[in-house]
Amino acid sequence: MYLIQRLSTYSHHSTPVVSQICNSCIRSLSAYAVPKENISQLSSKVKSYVEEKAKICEPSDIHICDGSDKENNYLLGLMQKQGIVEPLPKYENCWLTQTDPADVARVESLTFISTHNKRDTIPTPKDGIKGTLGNWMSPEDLNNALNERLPGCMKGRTMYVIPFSMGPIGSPLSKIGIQLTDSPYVVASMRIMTRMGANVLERLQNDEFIKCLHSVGQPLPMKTQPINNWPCNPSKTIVAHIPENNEICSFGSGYGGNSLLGKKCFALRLGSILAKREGWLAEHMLILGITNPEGVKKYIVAAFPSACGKTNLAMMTPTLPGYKVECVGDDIAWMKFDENGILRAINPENGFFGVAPGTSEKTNPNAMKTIQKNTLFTNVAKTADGGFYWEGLEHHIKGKNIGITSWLGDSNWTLDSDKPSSHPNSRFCTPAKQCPIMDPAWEDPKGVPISAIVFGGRRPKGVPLVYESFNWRHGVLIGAALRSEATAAAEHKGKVIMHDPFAMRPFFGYNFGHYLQHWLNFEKKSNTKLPKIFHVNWFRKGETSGQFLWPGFGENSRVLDWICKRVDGQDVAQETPIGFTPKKGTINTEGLNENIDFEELFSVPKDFWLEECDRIRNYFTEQVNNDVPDEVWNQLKQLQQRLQQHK
Ligand code: OXD
Ligand code: MN
Repeated sequence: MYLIQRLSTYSHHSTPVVSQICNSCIRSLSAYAVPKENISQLSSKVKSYVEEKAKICEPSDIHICDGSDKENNYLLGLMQKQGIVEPLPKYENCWLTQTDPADVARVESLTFISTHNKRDTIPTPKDGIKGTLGNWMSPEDLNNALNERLPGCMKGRTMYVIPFSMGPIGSPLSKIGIQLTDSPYVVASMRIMTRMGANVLERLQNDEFIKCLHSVGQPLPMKTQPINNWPCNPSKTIVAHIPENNEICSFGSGYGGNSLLGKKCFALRLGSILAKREGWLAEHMLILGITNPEGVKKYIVAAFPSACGKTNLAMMTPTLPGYKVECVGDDIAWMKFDENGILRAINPENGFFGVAPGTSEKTNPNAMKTIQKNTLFTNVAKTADGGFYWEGLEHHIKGKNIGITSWLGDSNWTLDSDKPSSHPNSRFCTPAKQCPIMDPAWEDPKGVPISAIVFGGRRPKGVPLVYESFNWRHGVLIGAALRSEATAAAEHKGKVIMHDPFAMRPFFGYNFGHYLQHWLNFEKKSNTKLPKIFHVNWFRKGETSGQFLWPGFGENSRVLDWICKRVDGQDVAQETPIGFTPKKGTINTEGLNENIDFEELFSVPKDFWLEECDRIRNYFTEQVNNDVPDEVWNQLKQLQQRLQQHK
């Protein structure tokens, strides 16, 4: 009842309607029909969530998204009119958005998990050390923070109700969420990244769902004109997770993982909590299928920190003759052991939200084919002939006289300009089904059977191209000890190797020590066929040459092939203190046109690895402290002993 009164108070419609669209909007935009639904048609649980939040946020309208093409066209038209998107006419149904340059990435420092017991959420670091494994906020503080922000935050705006499924609708591994947002850009993006619309509501019936509230945090009228027509509120941004209520509240940012709440917030942070509660795994992993020339197919999941080429690997074109790689997902895997003890994985997402710079015909031809239609681009440059442009596509413009406008609006941008054309975190948001190598089983509700789990990092020194753990527990240590080279923050010089355990550091939903125990526990369960665990490193450089020792990209299929042979139990491995590495001559080099120094590529330098053990021990002691499971300490001790005994 309250809702209807509110609507009539704030709406510019003469009669209270539970819909976005007024007649004048329709006339000026398209022949989109006003949705007939009314919130009274929602299940009582969804209705009370919508009513509760509408009462607080005070939107002027409510639009229940049906996910249709018509609705999408309407929203794109509306955003075009408002100057939020512009078409890229070189392609079919592709759109470009430039955000406020203050809202361009995930905001880790403003991302919180709120629980009564702090230790449920984060380990207690050693005295005097700042924790880097997540941010906790007390329920009282979060309440205050939200009370300061949410009341009236959607005034003058429409609240869109997005019913969405993470995972194929109806899969036993999938979960449903309802996102309320005041951003039409978020609606259009969620439509690509998730299964969204009326069929999800039908499926939901009166079941529970994950509650996701999002506001750009700029009620209308705004005091000043938003930059690039992109409303946001960076000084008040907060991305909060409340596991007890299965709830996410995000305020102030319209960008990426801060606002497309199905992705990092739901599928990883809350997902990892649900997975612990229910006995499965929600991981920051790609999923791919590889088929050998004999037609034998295996599925592999792989966790890499950012800047290691995860999307490229997920869509790889193998150079190994007769092999085929197919993509199930490029970012997140939800995995559960089935009744036969097989680990099965689904990709909870429906699209790719990929980093644009560096994506090209050379690095990822399949991604380039995927993004030719129905794609939203954000913070990339545009060409005068209506196309996209970013770093890595120089060959598109070299020798041609095509004007480029940078993401910051410099219409005279050239290759000689001192600033990049596109923001380094600029993105394409594109439907997965358009990728030419999507796996035929990518939407199989049962999930695909996983044979191997791979961890990887960007390690210029000491870490071989591939090695295999001795067993599951040792594999858990490898995941926990994951480190990768990252470009340091601007105030540092050079590159630093950062700890990023399980490539999940920004995404743990609960105490990392408890997460490790959750992984270890699978070994104790009867009837689980545990996949083998591996570590790969495409980025090792020669000690004297300083050059990459391995060509990477499609050649990485040779490493996947060796992994598959190990899964089959083939005798192609030799024992080293850090795990099994390939026996000489067991990496298939057929058609490889480069001289590879395999000796150096697979060497395990003792001093390097002893130092690595020290670093890992320090990291665990400082960051995870009393929450490191005994078995993980044990594994680290054993690794060190093996190294010490090694000549
Ligand atoms: C991503 C990330 O955007 O991991 O996928 O940051
Ligand atoms: Mn990611």
